[in-house]
Amino acid sequence: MLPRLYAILDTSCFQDNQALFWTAEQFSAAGVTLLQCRNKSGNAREMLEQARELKRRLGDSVKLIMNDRADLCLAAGFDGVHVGQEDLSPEGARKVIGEHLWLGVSTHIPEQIKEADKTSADYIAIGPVFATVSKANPDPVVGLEGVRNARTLTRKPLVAIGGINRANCRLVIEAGADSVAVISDLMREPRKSAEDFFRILG
Ligand code: 3NM
Repeated sequence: MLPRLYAILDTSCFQDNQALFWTAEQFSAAGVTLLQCRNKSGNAREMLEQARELKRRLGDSVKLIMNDRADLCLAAGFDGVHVGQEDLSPEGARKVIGEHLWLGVSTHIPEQIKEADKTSADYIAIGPVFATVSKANPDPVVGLEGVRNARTLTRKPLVAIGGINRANCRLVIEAGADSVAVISDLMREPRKSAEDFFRILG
């Protein structure tokens, strides 16, 4: 079962690692139990150091998911990896991480959802639900209708992502998502915002 809130720490939102670690700890204090580390700019060595430190600080209370990189997921002792349409295929990533770790797959159109549904992915992400400023070259928005449709195409746990905030998150869950993945709306006052999400999503 996925928690209602899937927090994403995007390195580009932080001035330095200390700010990123502080935010991760604020999430944890708010009750976040699923956290993705998204680093689109660092080199592999920096990414691994950052990931290991996150793991050291958060311990086992938070499931840690590495974006894109199955190799770094293993090296950092993370709990899973999340792959996009241009990363390792789900089965390729599965080969690297083994049977037990979590595997998430990003999808943007019905065809991709159907494909991902046939894989060993543990959850499927659909997005962007709304316009987002956090992703370079985002796919076209799918709206709440896209979430409703995704729900009909898979029985796997469904994560909605893209432009989700405290004002619209309930609608996203009501449209059939099990969980909302969020970057921007958690950045200011991370502990309070995460607590707000939990309150709103019950
Ligand atoms: N993936 P925010 S949208 C990382 O559509 C990411 O797959 C997306 O950030 C997808 O909560 C997105 O700030 C950005 O909109 C999510």
